Amino acid sequence: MVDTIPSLTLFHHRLSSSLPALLLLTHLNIPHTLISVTSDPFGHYTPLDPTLSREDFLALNPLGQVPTLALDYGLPGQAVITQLPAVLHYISSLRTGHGMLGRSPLEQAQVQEWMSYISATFTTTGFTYIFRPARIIGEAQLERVLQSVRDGGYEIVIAGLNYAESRFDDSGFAVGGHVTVVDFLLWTVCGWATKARLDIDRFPKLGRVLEKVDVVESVRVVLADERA
Ligand SMILES: N[C@@H](CCC(=O)N[C@@H](CS)C(=O)NCC(=O)O)C(=O)O
Repeated sequence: MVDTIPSLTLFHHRLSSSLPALLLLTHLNIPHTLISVTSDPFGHYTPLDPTLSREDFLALNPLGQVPTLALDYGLPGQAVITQLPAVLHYISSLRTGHGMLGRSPLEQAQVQEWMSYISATFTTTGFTYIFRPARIIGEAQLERVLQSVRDGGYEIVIAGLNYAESRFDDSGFAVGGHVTVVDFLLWTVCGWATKARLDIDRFPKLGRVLEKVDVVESVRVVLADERA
């Protein structure tokens, strides 16, 4: 645990990759400021805060992606963390005794294993192909190959969901029989799957993640807001 927690500012887009970070901040009761971003038709994010421009956001994170977590935003010594696994790791490290990164060396390795798999499969490729195909092939080519790219995304996602389903035991949790960051990640993934019109009932064990995360009291407010 760090001695003093810096002020944390999370740039967030609803139901996006920043959602697990918001869930974790809420779950661990870590004070933070939320800056929501809005998307243009090309998927470029701009902060909703009228005092901030897209250029301000790009100055923090030249990739223009969420999650973007600023530490001591606007203060001397400001730092920025990007990439979901790094953001989750940092937030988890701010509090001790919760086991969110795993309780044993094996669990910690399993959490890292899940984070790498989810990042490579769902975030960087599968759902990007489905929701933001222009990021992959450019506007000019988009119409011609749109459906085939989406089909490829669905293939990756369905194979990934089948794999995740096969890794679950009956506890309803991904690692160690208790809630870890992996459950927050998979809750978010299930939300994306539903948005992509995939029937989550086809993955009954994975579907239990939804129930398990829903009953974590501290995340109820966040979930109610995301669903509104
Ligand atoms: N590798 C990044 C991927 C994050 C990502 O793809 N975020 C999406 C939202 S789900 C995004 O910011 N898209 C906007 C863009 O790529 O311009 C991570 O792990 O944080």
